[in-house]
Amino acid sequence: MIRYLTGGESHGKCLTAIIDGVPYGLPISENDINFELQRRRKGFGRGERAISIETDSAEITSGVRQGKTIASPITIVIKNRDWQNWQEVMSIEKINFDKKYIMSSPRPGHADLAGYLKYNSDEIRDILERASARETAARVAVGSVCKKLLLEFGIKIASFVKEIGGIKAGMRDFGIEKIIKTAENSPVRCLDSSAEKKMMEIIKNAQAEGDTLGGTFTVVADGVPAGLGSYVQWNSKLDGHLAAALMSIQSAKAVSIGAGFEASTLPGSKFHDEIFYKKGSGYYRKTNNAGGIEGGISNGEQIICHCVVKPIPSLRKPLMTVDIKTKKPVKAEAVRSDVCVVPAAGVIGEAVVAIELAKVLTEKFSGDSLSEVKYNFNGYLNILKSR
Ligand code: EPS
Repeated sequence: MIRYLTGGESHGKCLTAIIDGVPYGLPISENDINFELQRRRKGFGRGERAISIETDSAEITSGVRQGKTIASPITIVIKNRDWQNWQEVMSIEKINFDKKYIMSSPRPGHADLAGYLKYNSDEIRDILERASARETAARVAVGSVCKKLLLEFGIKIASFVKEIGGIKAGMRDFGIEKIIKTAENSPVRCLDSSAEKKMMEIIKNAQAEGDTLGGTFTVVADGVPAGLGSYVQWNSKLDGHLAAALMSIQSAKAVSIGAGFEASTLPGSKFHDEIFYKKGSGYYRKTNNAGGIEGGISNGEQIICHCVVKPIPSLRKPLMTVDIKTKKPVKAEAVRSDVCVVPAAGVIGEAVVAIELAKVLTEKFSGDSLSEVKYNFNGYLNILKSR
C-alpha cells in the first residue's frame, strides 16, 4: 500500500516527504523529482518567491540505491532557501525575534483566523506557515515518484488550464502528447492561444491593481485500464479518492469529473456515453462525459478531472478584517503574493492524481517488486483481452 506524509513550514528549514509502499526496483533519480518541481514553480502570475527565491532542488535521503527503489520508505528533502531570512522568526528554540513579524490581522480566505481559533494559538504565524501552499512542493515530489511508477504501466498524466478569472479556453479534443506539449509551451498552461493572451492580460491587470485571480485546471490520465477502484464500499470509489485529493490542494474550491456540473442540465440520453466494441481493442466510447469513471471504477477511457481554484487570499490591496488583539476593524496584512497560481495548481493536480492512481494500481496488482506488479498487471490485461 502506497502512503505518504509531508512535513515542513513555508519559511522553515525544509519540506520533507516520506513515501512508503513503492515497490522494489523502480528506477528513480533526483532529476526526475526536480523536473516536476521546476514545472510547479512556473506559470505567468507566480510571485517573486516561487520564481526567484525557491529554486527547489530535491535530495533523496532514503529508499533509493544505485538508481532504483529498494522498497524501504523513500525520504525526500527540499530546502527552503528563504529560511535563511527567517531563521530567528522560525527558530526551533525559543529566542527573541523582531516583533514586526507578529501578524495580528488575519487574511480573509486564508486559514489564518479559523486556525488561530482552532488551536487556541499564540500567533497567526503558527497557522499560516503550514497552511501555506508551499507544502505542495513536497506533494509534487511524491507525485513525481508515482508518475514514474505509472509510466511503467503506460499511464501518462497531463494538465491544462481551462479558465482564469472568467476567461474560458476553447476546448478541443487533444491527444495526451499534444496536451503535454501545448500546455508545457504556454505561459499559462492553456491549449487555446487566443484565450492564453487574454488570460495573461487579465493577470497583468490584476497584478497592477494588487488583486489576485482564480480559475479552473483540468487533469487528464491516459492509459488507465478498466477496473481500478470499486463500488463495494463508499471509500473505495476511485472518483471519491480523486475528488478528495484534488480538493485537498490549497485554494481548491470545487472538483468535478468528466462533464461534471453539466450533469444537472443534460438529459440521460445526452449525458451517458454509449458503449461500442471493436475486435482487437475491445470496448470503447465515442464520448466521455463520465470522465473515465463509472460506479467508482475506471472504465478504460481517459480519466478527466477539473478543479476550481480560488483567487489567492494574500492581497497587496488588502480586504478588511479584525485585529485579533484590539478587535478593531483593520486592513488585512498586505504581503508579497502570487497573483495567479492556476497553472501551477494544474501541476500539483497532476501529482495528487498520480498518487491516487498509483495507490489503486498497486492495490489491485499488489507485489513487492516492480516486476511482480508488472506480472500481475499483464495477467489482468490478458483477462481483459479475452472479455
Ligand atoms: C504562500 C505565500 C507565498 C508563496 C508561497 C505560498 O510565499 P511568501 O509569503 O513567502 O511570499 O510564494 O508559495 C511558494 C513559495 C511556493 O513555492 O509555492 C502562501 O501563503 O500560501
